[in-house]
Amino acid sequence: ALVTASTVSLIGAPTDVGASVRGAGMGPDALRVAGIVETLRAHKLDVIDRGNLAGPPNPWHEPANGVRHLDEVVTWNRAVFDAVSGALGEGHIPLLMGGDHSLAIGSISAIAKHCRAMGKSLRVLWLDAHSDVNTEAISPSGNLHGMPVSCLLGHGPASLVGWSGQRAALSPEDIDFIGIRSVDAEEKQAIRLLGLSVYDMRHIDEYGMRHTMTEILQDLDADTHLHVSFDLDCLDPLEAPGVGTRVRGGPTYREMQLCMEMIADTGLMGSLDVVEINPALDVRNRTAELAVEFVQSLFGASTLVRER
Ligand code: HAR
Ligand code: MN
Ligand code: MN
Ligand code: MN
Repeated sequence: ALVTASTVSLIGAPTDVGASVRGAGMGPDALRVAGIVETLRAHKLDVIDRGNLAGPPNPWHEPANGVRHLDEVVTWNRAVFDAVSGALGEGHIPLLMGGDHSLAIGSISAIAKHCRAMGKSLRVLWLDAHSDVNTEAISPSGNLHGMPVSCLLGHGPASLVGWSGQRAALSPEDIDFIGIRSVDAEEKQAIRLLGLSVYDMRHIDEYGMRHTMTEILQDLDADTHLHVSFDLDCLDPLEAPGVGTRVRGGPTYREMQLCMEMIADTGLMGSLDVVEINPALDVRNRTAELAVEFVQSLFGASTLVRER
């Protein structure tokens, strides 16, 4: 593996407050049951499982002012921000085990703050069926797991914006989306207005995963901190049924493996979110097991047999 730091800090955030389908709160333990700790250790990484963060239960309310459970999402993200900051401060690679994707607000805000302090540039790869660029003004659902990218770009509920020390943790050119195939009507306009780089399924169909990833990864340099935000619903639901918002027509197992292996080849991944696994909807923990396989590949456990 080319990964520079070799200690991975696992941080569990067992909540589904940002979603409207229950069950993603069981994600961290599903990953542990699938052997995430042992698997990473087998690849010569030091692994510290920091256990699960604590936070409020899901109150199961309707949205208010365009958002559901804003206070609870803020509280959970504060815990995530602090834990991810702590891991980065120790020189570790934080691996956030969600939980729903709203938790990326806390993790990526902490990472952006750290990168600025270290003089590094940050690139985020957003692997997802959804673009998560809604705001409280345009979201059809009010679910905050559909809004984390907007919050990180400086648009969203005031209590979720500005955590990195600047209004925007990310600029539009800092993030690339991979595998997208479900975007709401007004979300599409937001993507165009912001000029976001969306490598949607149509792009992957036409150019293939190899060309797509080559294009995305070409302008990275040694001072780049690469963050991967991996929403398991990115995968085709035939592979990964255990997610709350399934969208058919996603990358296959092999396409996703190639994506992960090409990311590993850069040697630049410094942090990772693994989110939206929903064990309540899964089949014998298949989706968590799949996630563990892809995490291995991200850390350089290539399956290739011959030297290239
Ligand atoms: N776009 C939809 C909404 O805002 C669904 C997006 C959230 N689903 C996720 N996140 N799993 O990627 O409600
Ligand atoms: Mn998502
Ligand atoms: Mn998604
Ligand atoms: Mn770009």
